[in-house]
Amino acid sequence: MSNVKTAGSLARPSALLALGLMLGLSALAQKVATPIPIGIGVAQTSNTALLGQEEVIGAQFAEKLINARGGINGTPIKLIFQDTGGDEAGAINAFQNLISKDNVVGIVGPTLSQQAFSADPIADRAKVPVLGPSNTAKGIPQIGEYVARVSAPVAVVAPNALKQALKIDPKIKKVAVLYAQNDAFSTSETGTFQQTAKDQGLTVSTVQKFQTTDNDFTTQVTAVLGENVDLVIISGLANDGGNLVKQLRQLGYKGLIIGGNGLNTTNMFPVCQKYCDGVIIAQAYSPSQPSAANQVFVKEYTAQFKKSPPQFAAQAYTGVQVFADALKVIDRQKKISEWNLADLRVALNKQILLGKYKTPLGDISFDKEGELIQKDFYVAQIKMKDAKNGTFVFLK
Ligand code: 1QQ
Repeated sequence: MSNVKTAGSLARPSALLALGLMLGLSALAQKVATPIPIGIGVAQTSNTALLGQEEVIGAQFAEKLINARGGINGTPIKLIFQDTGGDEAGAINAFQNLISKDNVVGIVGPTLSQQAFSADPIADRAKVPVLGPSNTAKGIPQIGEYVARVSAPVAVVAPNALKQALKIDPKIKKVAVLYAQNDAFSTSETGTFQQTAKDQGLTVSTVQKFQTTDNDFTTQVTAVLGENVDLVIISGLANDGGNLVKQLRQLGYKGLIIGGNGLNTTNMFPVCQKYCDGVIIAQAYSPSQPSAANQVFVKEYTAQFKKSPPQFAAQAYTGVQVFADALKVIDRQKKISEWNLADLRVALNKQILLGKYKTPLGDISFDKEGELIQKDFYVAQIKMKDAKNGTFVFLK
């Protein structure tokens, strides 16, 4: 009796174990789909879409141009989009869908560092390579072995804006700094800006905090105006940053303004309108980058949109290109269609870190942690023609 009972109670866990093994084996035996699916998990909705929209467009250009040139040695790629929205939960959900439902080989995304710190660990645990198209906060590649980025960190990009402002006005002495305290990128970037200001011998007269969800900046602007500063530096995102610029000007601030990477889009123009004029923003991309890859991208983009491509489009394009270039190398050793998905993801991550890439950002590669190695950086200044239309004019 007792023996039968023991056998019975063992039967269920062992059956579960067998089922689990079968499921596990079937996941391991999963082949890579044709066309080869690459995930794009960026913000297509919410205020963060002001930034993410340009990434969607850049990624689509890459897909089109890569496939026009034969894809992965004859096999096309296919981008699978999952909208992250603007928050962490949306990014986690999008990444989970891309990993487990869409069976992508890797992911370009998310839009914000704030989202990357939540969503990237999920891809990392699943051994799915991630390329951050616009994740510039300190610490992103260190999230895990499977996380790299094609977006240069704030520590490298942001100081250029401050140095350029000092060239425009060498008499700058007093600085006001404002940042969104609920955003990981903004807190990281303001750290770089504040340190650079001190290194350049400037006085940081006031540091003001806000939220990316704020619309009214009267308190912060009043504090800034009370300090009689020569320069204001803002680290926030496009909607809050745009409103802050506008309210600074409306309440009478006349000096130079530096905006960080979160203000780096013409999609901010409807927010700050004519008051966007003069804002200085450092760039990790220039349409004049002479690489052949960039000239093709600029030509195609300009033909469609009648303007030069913006940084976020170029970075997302680069993310897709890096995946494609790495896939081509692997495919020459063993056809992608013959790989198991799980094995390919691991091999792809290794190959990404090994390769050198000729991209719209110029020649790039990665260090062993997945940090981007890029040579050329720039600074642009916004020039508004009227309340609606303006451009980024490159200064350096
Ligand atoms: C980050 C950023 C964003 C402002 C880019 C969209 O650089 O979150 O890291």
